[in-house]
Amino acid sequence: MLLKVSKSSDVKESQVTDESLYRDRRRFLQASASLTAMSLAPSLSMWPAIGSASIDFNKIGKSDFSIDEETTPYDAVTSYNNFYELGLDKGDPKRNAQHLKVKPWSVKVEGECEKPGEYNLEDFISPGKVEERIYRLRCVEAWSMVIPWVGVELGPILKRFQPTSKAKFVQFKTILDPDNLPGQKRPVLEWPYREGLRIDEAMHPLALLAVGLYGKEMPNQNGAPLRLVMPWKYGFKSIKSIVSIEFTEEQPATSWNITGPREYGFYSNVNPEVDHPRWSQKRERRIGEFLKRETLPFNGYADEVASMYAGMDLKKNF
Ligand SMILES: Nc1nc2c(c(=O)[nH]1)N[C@H]1C(S)=C(S)[C@@H](COP(=O)(O)O)O[C@H]1N2
Ligand SMILES: [Mo]
Repeated sequence: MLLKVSKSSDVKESQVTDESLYRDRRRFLQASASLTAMSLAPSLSMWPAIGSASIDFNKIGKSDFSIDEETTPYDAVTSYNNFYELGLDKGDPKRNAQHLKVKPWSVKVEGECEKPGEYNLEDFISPGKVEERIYRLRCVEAWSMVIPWVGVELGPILKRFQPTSKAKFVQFKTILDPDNLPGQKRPVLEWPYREGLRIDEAMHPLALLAVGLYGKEMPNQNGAPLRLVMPWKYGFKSIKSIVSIEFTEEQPATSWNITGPREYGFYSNVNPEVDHPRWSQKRERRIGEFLKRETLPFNGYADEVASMYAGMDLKKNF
């Protein structure tokens, strides 16, 4: 079943959302009326239209998952980026940001689930509880940042689509738009950019779908309007500008693994014990600092996530 995508925000939500999701959302809204974070949101119709993901950036809850570390300045977070669709140099994504067209935006949900369909961004995201989460981001290139993301937990969003018992993995894809995205004119990576998670990783409470940072809408260069943030994995797992989510039975292919299988595995957990073939992963440079820091296993999130990999050889499954 493929649901119709509305191009304008004035279509009634019941027309674009499957009925049970609609009811779920009503129930969610009623339930959340008592929650501080959401209580000030009077009705969906008062939320901003497509592109701002139905999120009132004045009413964002705080998360217990936030780390207590100094955040990387906004200017650095938004001008030192990896987003190969917008160019290979760190400054290219900001310079080319206008080439990413984010309005309107929809997300296709497909594969092993009971409720596949194509959803408006706002229908897709609005049942989630919007939070600020301050997470470390550790790039495989051995630098890191601390970023106050704004987003919703991934697991509850995915559950609405009722993954079947065959759904062992989830694949994500970035927008494919070679006419506009300068980086996609050349085959530097397997386009569209794709990434994957095991289903338990996707359902982990730390997995975040981010729609903004520093209390504001997501800048294009950081993956507007919707990106993944997996804080215990190397940054490249945190796929930007997502247009497709597919539940699969088999482990999905990932762009970096296709491009360099010796250098980039499926799991990509931050692991100081597993060097990249061309450089050490033991230490990292926090952007804005001079001296390097020790890299922590699972990027400092071992207490929360290590049990998911119990019994696995993490040198083989890098
Ligand atoms: N679609 C897409 N997603 C992507 C990338 C990319 O090139 N394309 N780069 C990844 C890498 S290598 C990193 S380190 C992070 C960087 O996120 P940031 O620019 O918001 O810090 O995005 C990841 N997500
Ligand atoms: Mo990265």
